[in-house]
Amino acid sequence: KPTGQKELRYGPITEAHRTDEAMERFRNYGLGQFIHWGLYAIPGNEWEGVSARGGAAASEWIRSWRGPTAPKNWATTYNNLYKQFNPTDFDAKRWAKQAKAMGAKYVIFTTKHHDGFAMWPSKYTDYNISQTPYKKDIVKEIVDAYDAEGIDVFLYFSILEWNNPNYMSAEPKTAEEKERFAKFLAYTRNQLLEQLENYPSIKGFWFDGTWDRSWVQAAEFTYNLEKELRTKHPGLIIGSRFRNDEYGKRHFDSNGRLLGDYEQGWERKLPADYSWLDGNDWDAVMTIPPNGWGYMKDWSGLYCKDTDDILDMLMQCVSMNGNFVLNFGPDGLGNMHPQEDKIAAEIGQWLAVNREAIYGAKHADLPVSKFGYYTQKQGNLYLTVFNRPVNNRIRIAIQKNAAAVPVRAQLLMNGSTLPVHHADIGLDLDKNTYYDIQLPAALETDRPFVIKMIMGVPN
Ligand code: JFZ
Repeated sequence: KPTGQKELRYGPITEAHRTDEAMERFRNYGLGQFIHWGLYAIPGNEWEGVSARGGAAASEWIRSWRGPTAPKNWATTYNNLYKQFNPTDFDAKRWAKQAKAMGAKYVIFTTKHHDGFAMWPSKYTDYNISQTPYKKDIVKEIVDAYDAEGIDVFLYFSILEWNNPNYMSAEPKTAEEKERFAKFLAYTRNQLLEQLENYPSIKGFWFDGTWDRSWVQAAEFTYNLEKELRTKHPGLIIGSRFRNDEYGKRHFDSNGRLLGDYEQGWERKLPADYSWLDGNDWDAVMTIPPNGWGYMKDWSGLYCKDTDDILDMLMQCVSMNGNFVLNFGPDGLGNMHPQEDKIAAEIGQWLAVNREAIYGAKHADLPVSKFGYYTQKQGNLYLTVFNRPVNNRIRIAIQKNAAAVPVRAQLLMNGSTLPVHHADIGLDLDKNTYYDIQLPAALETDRPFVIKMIMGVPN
């Protein structure tokens, strides 16, 4: 124990940089799909045609919206939505094919959000999919369909439940509260073991709703549960949102060590600088509308990200060794929002051409470029250009003592070769030297594009 470090009983269980096959796969995903689907898809962020925008934190939180058209008996009304849940257009295979065509390598699916409704026929609660007119196991349909497309499945699981009498957010104090919360913990364990039993092909859990004091004080239980899940399911990947140490430190323990296999705090925000990540694995999850994970009927009047915005974020993440996960919020019938369909198709078209700069590509240790994002793989350096200079000259700064420099360049969009010139312009002479790549003035594209540089010894 280094000096100044606390002795911890409930610190990390896995090593900081797992090198097993499952974790190596995770590291190379690049792009993922998030799906928020549950009862909240039915109201679609509105009651009686009035949007909850600005009221509820997000569409999947509409149960807690108290706006003018919200039902008086809001909890009962919301809870009873399950009686109407009948997504007759749902076809898991269609979603999985769409995700595949988009280029997603993993999917995170909401098996149970904060409302506590289980999208699988859980033995441990009646509040589950088998009680709906739809009846069938949606989690199984998702797992099977995505497995068939070779897309790894992660299950989103909210610990906190709004609709469970045994759940409480405060620390259980009285004997009665302690007994109830112990039941809740046992129930949580049962559901998670049930999921591992039912869906043995899953690669990991994406936990949420773990911030309440009741869960935070249960550090011994959560530590043992994480161990048990990992023992039952070797290779299982769990992010840093699951549990905390005995001092209540979440994501990172009291000694600053990551709790879990990857940093899971990048939610609708991205790290500005690679150094912030401290070499940890991570993913970033992102909505297309400003803040709405579940279905929102009405996107008007909101800035919704377009394909260029998404590609920019994707490349920012991959250039810093992170996965980018784009959220979809299907409607109550099982259809994606038309804008989601459009963006998925456009991302797919772009990735079909530029894939080698993304999958398996890593951070390149070069000065940040004002033209776009660097990635590197197998001796090649890639620059995804978002900002094209007026003189069409892409200047690459390379450390002065670098063993490899750009010797040839090519455009992934059409395979054409680009001239490379050494330009020792004399700036930061001690640190960097420069290589210029000249773009054809006639290059026509309305998307970012990738320059692939073959690296070799400087001549
Ligand atoms: C949570 C949920 O409440 C939300 O509905 C959605 O499922 C999202 C993916 O996760 O929201 C969070 C959780 C954590 C942070 C912010 C929003 N955070 O750490 O900043």
